[in-house]
Amino acid sequence: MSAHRFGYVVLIGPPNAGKSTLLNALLGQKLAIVSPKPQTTRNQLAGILTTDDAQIVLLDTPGVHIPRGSRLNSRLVEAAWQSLAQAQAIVVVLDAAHHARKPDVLESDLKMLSRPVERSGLPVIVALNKTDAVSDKGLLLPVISRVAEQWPGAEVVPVSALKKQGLDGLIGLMTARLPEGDAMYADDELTTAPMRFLASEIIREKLFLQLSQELPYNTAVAIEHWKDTPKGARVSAVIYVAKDRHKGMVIGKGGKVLKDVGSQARQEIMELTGRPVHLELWVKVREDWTEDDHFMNELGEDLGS
Ligand SMILES: Nc1nc2c(ncn2[C@@H]2O[C@H](COP(=O)(O)OP(=O)(O)OP(=O)(O)O)[C@@H](O)[C@H]2O)c(=O)[nH]1
Ligand SMILES: [Mg+2]
Repeated sequence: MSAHRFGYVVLIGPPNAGKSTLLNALLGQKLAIVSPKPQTTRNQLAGILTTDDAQIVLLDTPGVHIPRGSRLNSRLVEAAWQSLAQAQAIVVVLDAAHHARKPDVLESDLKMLSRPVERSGLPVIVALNKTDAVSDKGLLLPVISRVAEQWPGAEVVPVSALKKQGLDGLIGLMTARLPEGDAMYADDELTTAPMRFLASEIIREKLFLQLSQELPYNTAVAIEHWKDTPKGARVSAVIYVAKDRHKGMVIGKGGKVLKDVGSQARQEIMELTGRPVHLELWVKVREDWTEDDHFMNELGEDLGS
């Protein structure tokens, strides 16, 4: 039997490539929030994958892009690049369905990723994701050869995070690139993230799914109180919006949007904690918070890192 391996693998790639979906698929459980909108993930999130011969700490990261506009956007990209420093291997996650149709997007994504990835000196695996959405697999060949040309030492593996295809192969490739070492976490431990953070993320996911246009990007969630009682958890959370006029949109007509967000989030937090949850949501205006580093640092403190 080969030696046990342990290490950190960062999932990095453009927004909407399916990094968070891939993390969940690899773990076999939903941990990271997912939405069809780009820039859903805002913080690094560690998921612990324990197999017979390895423990892999997978780091989900915000999508990398050329930051324009808000401080929030720059911080997302900084958080993603910083994650490289913690890792022993990189999985570059690309939306191969998009790239098969748009070679120019592949070029600009590779251009954006190449310097930091190459500078890290880490072994690279490229997961060509969303292959379920490519009907003619021949269309993947130019993507594969272009990626192989960019990173000659890299392994390139087609996967579908959504349909859970190609994942065993990917786990094998990650394992082979990690150093020998003992597991650091118990084999039933799923994440290092605190429950408060996961709960705030679940609420944010429901907002991303319910709200349209720019609104999701201007909302943030903080857990204000969390009390565990014999009857379950009593949780109170604040949804921050960046403008006064956003407040009514988050609440919705007759409070409908907020009510739906609350009941969907409560259900999922209950599943995560395995206990009854009483969830109260408040909406507050924090003028232009997406430019406010101090406020965003405070929000990050919930992460426990
Ligand atoms: N068809 C298909 N869709 C996928 C696959 N993986 C992810 N998606 C979809 O792609 C969208 C984005 O998925 P996410 O996992 O949130 O992507 P991400 O890379 O984490 O995005 P950011 O956090 O915004 O950077 C969602 O609608 C997913 O359902 C896949 O393998 N096939
Ligand atoms: Mg994500």
